[in-house]
Amino acid sequence: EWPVGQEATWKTALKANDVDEDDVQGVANTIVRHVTTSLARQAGNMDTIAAYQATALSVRDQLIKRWNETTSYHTARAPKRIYYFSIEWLIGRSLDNAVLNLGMKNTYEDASRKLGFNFEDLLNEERDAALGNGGLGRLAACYIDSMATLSLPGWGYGLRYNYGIFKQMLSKTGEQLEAPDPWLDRENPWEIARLDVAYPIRFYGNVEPVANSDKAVWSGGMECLAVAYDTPIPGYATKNCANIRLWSAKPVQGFDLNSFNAGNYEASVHASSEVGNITQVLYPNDNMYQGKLLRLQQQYLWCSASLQDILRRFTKLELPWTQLPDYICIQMNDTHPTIVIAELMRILIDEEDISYDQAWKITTKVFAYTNHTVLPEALEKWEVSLFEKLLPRHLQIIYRINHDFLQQVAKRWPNDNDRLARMSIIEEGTPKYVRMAYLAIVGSFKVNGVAELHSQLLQATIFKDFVEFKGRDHFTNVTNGITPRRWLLQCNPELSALITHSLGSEAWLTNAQLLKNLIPMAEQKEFRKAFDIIKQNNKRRLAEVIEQELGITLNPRSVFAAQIKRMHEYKRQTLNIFAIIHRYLEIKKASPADRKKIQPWTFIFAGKAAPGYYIAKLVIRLIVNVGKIVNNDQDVGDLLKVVFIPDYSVSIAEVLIPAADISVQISTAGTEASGTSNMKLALNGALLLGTVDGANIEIAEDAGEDQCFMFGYLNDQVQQVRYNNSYNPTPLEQRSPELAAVFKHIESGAFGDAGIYDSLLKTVYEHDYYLVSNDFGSYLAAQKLVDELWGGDPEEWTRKAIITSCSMGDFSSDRSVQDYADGIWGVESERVPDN
Ligand code: NTF
Repeated sequence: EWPVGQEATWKTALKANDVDEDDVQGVANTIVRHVTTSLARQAGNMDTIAAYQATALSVRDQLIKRWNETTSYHTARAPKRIYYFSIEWLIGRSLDNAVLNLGMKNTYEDASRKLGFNFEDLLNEERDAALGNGGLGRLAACYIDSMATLSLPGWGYGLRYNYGIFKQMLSKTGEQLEAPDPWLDRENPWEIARLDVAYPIRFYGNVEPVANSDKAVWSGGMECLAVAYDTPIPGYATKNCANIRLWSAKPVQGFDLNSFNAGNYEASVHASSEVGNITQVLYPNDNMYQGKLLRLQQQYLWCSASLQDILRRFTKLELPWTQLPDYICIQMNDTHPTIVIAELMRILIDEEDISYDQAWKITTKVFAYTNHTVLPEALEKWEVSLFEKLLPRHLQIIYRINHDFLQQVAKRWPNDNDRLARMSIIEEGTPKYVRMAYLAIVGSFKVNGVAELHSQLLQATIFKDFVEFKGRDHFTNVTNGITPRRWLLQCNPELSALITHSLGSEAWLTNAQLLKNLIPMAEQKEFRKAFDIIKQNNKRRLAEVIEQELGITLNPRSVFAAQIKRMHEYKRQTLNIFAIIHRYLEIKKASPADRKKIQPWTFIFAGKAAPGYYIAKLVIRLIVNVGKIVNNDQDVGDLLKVVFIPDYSVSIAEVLIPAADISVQISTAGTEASGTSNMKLALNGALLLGTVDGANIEIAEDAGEDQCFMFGYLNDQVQQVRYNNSYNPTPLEQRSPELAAVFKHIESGAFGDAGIYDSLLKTVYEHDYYLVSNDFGSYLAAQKLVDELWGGDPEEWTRKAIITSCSMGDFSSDRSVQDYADGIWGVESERVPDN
């Protein structure tokens, strides 16, 4: 056991570092030790930043201990492991979450108070780890939290971008400006650099076939290293600690001095800085594909390094390769990691001497693929020429995969050339493309969508041919979920305390289904009162932040309606802002007596637009400028406020979500795969104002339709309406006179120079692909129902809010991850024993 030295000395030393969970002085000791040693400061010279850093390092010590125990335990037991590959990890802050999951929040609060600091202030010193765009990246973060909490043997793999999602600022005229997010400028206390864990990665180069075999030799080109950085992720109420391993690109030692730039020192230094580029920055697109070479380099570096790491762990077991699928499963979060399929084939064939057919048998039992969108502009397809240049061997393998696959298709459907063309992994034409989703389906044993409607749509539309070929069982649904630790316990401590008190235990935090036992409490006046006071407190807390940061005074008695998500035409922030302008015009028209009958609303927007997405940026500009007019109009007063909160982030969401009364989820039916802010808002007691789309449908089913305000055209009507909009257009005036009036007002220059919004309005005047004009009337009608309930029966409102919140048990990411574990991964809980 003890490799060197004396066992007794080791044991005493290990014990000396232990801190009991409720040992306030012990925790204070570790904080001060980090100030004076790790941070090299004098004890007296400790500002809030230093206090945060030292506290974070002290928490990190706890995490690392658990991480080590988990790793040893899993190494000894050698269970099947799950690896979650995601190109985005939208973690946000870690300190509060970590102390809560460790069950040490009180201890840390007490220790920091005794050292002269307010723990809340320390929390606010932390920068968000924002290595993601939106739902997809935050989903990965929720899933790793659940994997740890369920004690599953699993790791996440991703990229350590030096720059996360850009910082959003607004110009004086309301335009989005983007600034870099150099989040690593300050030391990141949550990561552990593993400079010894590094793998070589090749790009470009040449391929030489090996005679009489499936093998080839890939050599030359550019080599670099992927270096590992680990972020431990503690589970809740378990010792288990998961890991996110992120890769950073580094030049390989002695880079190119011999081959490529012999005698040219400056050029070789330049080349090494090119390598560093690979993991510089996260691509800022959400639901939008952009075929950049650097992005493919990111994908390959990440996938190759992760796979080498996984295979190294497997080889230590000294088992035959045929048993690989019994020990590992790789879940691909969208198509971004699909190249890993070809990479496993390459390693097995070229480096491990396995035949092509045998390698394919193994490979297709390892991978599962989650699709996150049906939007055509988001589907990845790489130009063959670019692919061939960067990854020549992988292209050969993909051609072989496609060849074998199409032969099987041709055998089943002889002389069906249309089908072959439709299903080919290679899209023929000029230029040719590699269709990554098709490769992902062919190389996986399971494919899933992220909500019921979405999974049905996949099978009925974009993957229809593949359902016919692979069979229904190849496809399934796993509805998304969110972690109740961050999205209730952490962000809404008062509601959490009420729930724990009323249920008499904290068990709901690991079994969210228990929440439904509180539904009967909705009938009790006392409980409603307690629930309502908490909502009021959260609204006041948000109002204070908005007053401070934006100088806008909110009316906490108004309906707080939140639409907080990426800016995108399909999500229809347009529908919302046009309805706001309509409401504004109604208020202006009303007599002072009639105004008294109008219900007060506060519309809150937050979200980033991709830097190259002109229309989405124009919507931001319109929202900001409507806010400037409406918020300062004496006639309007308290009846209407419009707030655009800049630089939306996980930590801003944590303040916004508990304060919302209404959750605005109004995507065109059939476009939002799932949505996850709909779940977070409902869990915190916001009523759903939404279309029949994505997970809204399941939320409304579980909460009960009586609790929700649903409206708009249904998915199966959308095609027809869209067709009519394009081919049998009627004037906007006829489709929606109310919207026509709104457009007239915008065009009059009410919100900035006439003309600036023309290209935005044109998308609705012509084609109206997203059915904004068609759904406008029913959206106004749904808002009217909200008005009636808010003004007419506040008790009933709170009742519905309680029922909604307590019906969200199914949307815990613990349920989602357990579904994946049972239905796809075939992995089981491996809980580190308590002692
Ligand atoms: C997003 N997809 C979807 O647009 C959301 O509806 C969904 O909730 C999240 O994924 C998580 O599943 C993407 O970001 C992508 F990349 F697929 F476009």
